[in-house]
Parts: sequence; C-alpha cells; structure tokens
Amino acid sequence: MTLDMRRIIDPDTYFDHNLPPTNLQWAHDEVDKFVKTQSPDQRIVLVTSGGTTVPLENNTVRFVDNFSAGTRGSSSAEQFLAMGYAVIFLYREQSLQPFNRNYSHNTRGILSYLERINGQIRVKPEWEEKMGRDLDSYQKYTQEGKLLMVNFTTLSDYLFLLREVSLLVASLGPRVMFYLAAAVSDFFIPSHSMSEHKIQSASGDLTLHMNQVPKFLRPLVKNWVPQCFIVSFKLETDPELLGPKARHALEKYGHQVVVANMLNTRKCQVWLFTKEEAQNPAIIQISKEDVDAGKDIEQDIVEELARRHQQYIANAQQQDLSA
Ligand code: PAZ
Repeated sequence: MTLDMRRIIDPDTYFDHNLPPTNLQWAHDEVDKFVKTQSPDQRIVLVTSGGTTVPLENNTVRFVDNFSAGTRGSSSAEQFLAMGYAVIFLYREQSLQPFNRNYSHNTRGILSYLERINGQIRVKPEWEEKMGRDLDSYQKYTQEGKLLMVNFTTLSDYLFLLREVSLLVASLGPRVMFYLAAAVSDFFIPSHSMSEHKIQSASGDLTLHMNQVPKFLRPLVKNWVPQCFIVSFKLETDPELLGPKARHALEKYGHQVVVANMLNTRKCQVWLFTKEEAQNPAIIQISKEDVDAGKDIEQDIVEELARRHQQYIANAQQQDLSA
C-alpha cells in the first residue's frame, strides 16, 4: 500500500464531493429537539467516540479501520452525565456505549450474565447490583433527555454528522464543550477516485492512493462553533512526537485544550496542553493497580475539564458584562 499525501482537499469542498450518511436528517431532528429541551444554563457536551472506517470501494466490501474501541468516549460520557452535563454521544456503530459498555466487547458475552431459575431468566446474583446500577443510570439519563446517541461508521458519516451537530449547537456558545475523542482517519479515498465494485485480486498486488483528510478542526474552531469550549485529542506511539504535535495543534487551530496520550499508556496517563501550559502540561495519571481495580482515568480527566469549562463560561460571562 502506498499513500499519496500530495493532494490536500479543502474542508469546505469536501461535503460537495461526498455522500451524506442516511441518518443525517434523523440526527438533525433529534439533536435539534434535544438541544431545545435543555434549560438555558444547561452545560452540554458533544463526545465523539470510536474509530472511523475508510471504504476502499463504493460498493464497500473492504475498508481501512483503526484500533479504537470507544472506551475513552463511553466512559467519559458517563462521567459527564454524573457531573450534570447533557451529552450528545457521537459514536462509531458497534463500539462501546455508555453503561452498556460493561457487558459488551470483552471476553464474556451477554448470556454469561444470565441464568434460568424455575423457568425464569434472571441476572446472576453476583452481577445484579452492578447491572442494576447501570440499567438505572442508562434509563434515567435517556428518559430525562440528558443522553442522545448518534451513530456513524465511515469517515464521511462522521464528518457530516460533526458539522451538522456543530451548526445546531453553535448559538449556545460557551456552555457547549466539544470532547473529540474519536480516532478519525487521517487518510481516505474520495468517492470519485474509488473503485465502484469489489477490487479484483486477479490483477495482482494492490496499490492504494489515499488523500489526506482535510483538517476539520480549523473550520470547526474558526467558523462552526467559535465560542464553544473545544477539547481535541492527540494520540502518538513515538514519545518524542507527542508534545510537539500537541503544541502544534494548539498553535494551528487556537482552541482550548489538547489531551495528549500514548497508545500503550492511555488508560493511566494523559497530558493536558493549553496555550498557557504549552511547555508544562498538566499530567493526569492513575496507577496500574487503580486500573486493574476498575478505576477509569476518564473520571479525573472529565472532572478537570469540567472545572476548566466552568472557568471558561465564567470568563465569557464576565466579558459580556464588561462589553
Ligand atoms: O477508544 P479508545 O479508548 O480505545 O482510545 C481512545 C483514543 C486513544 C482513540 C483517544 O484517547 C484519542 O487519542 N483520540 C484521538 C486520536 C487521534 O486522532 O490522534
């Protein structure tokens, strides 16, 4: 596989050349309704979660994917809800979902939590308390209209939905946080360059030309939601690159926070880069023992970001008063 990174596509023209997802109108209506039912001072967060697929054929048989399971996003969504946020959860279909995440995607299938007693199917006693708590939370937040889940699969689905949600929440300004934890592909094949049908193996080895995905953080920060509090994530595997890349993103896009993490330690350590702390980022870490005991680092990440978001809202209100 070779990557052709020379042709950089303009973010503004991307949407003219790619097809929107089938759930775009549904998502528009649901997000619009969701936002309108929140009280005027309700803090709202858009959490993006999971990886994007990049199709290799228009009639897709094969695609390029990545490792992200949606652990960060789904756990963070639970923490935001516990802290009083209304959460729009934009997630990769079949990746982990808040509260449900404890019963999927591991070595135990859902049936291993159940048993049949006198003909009745019930949760095994050792799981009753935890499952009961998760069920109560899930039902409470969805019924109270505090959790809305919107799904995507491909890179293109994700980008269309991100823009749609952004434009719907933009007018709410500083009280909206963007928590962009999804692992979004950096490369793709534009629809018009893609094979229409399944690529045939009879022609021998396969060489793919992939374009660079336009940098959507730029229009998001500058045009779509210029007043919102924006947190992006940066993942690397080479420790030498992590700090410079996080700083570069901050300088280039001018948003509020970059959460930097390394692939192998992402469950126990992250760095928060801001303009003021570009050379000396705050570190959030938990021990391996805490991770093994079931603690999620997202609890600490979300607590810290919510604190900074509150400060951001207060500063914006102060500026309004003195304007
Ligand atoms: O989904 P997960 O919990 O397995 O991984 C989370 C993560 C590493 C994808 C996230 O923390 C992250 O860094 N997202 C941005 C990746 C990037 O585009 O650099």
